[in-house]
Amino acid sequence: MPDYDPDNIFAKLLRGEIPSTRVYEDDDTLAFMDIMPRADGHLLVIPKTACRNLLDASPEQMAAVMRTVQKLSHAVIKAFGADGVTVQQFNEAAGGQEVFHLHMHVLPRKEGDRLRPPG
Ligand code: DGP
Repeated sequence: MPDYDPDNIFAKLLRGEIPSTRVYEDDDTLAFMDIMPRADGHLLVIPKTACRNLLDASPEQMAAVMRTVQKLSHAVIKAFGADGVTVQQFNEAAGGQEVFHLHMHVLPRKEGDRLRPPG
């Protein structure tokens, strides 16, 4: 597996070098709005420390990210009146990953809706 690239988009976003709409932050994780939302309220949750993807993550990084995913899943259900939440995560190009800093998609869902296509 290739090394972590400290100049990937989400590393730059963490350092404040590119803008983002931040919605939650704690010592270990950051959540912000996805720039190409596939559902209203589509969020991304990332660890603040370097990590390429799930295959590269420590148990501590996974635990921190999943704690935030769970917290924000409850929050988006309240905020968007969602009926459920889809959580997605991609690993390496073959697995559909485009940005190589670990991230989880949190997608609020309404009964009978469809996710919009990427892009
Ligand atoms: P993937 O690695 O396949 O999970 O896709 C990356 C996701 O990141 C995709 O939903 C679009 C989003 N994204 C890409 N660039 C940016 C950016 O600069 N800012 C934000 N907020 N989201 C981005």
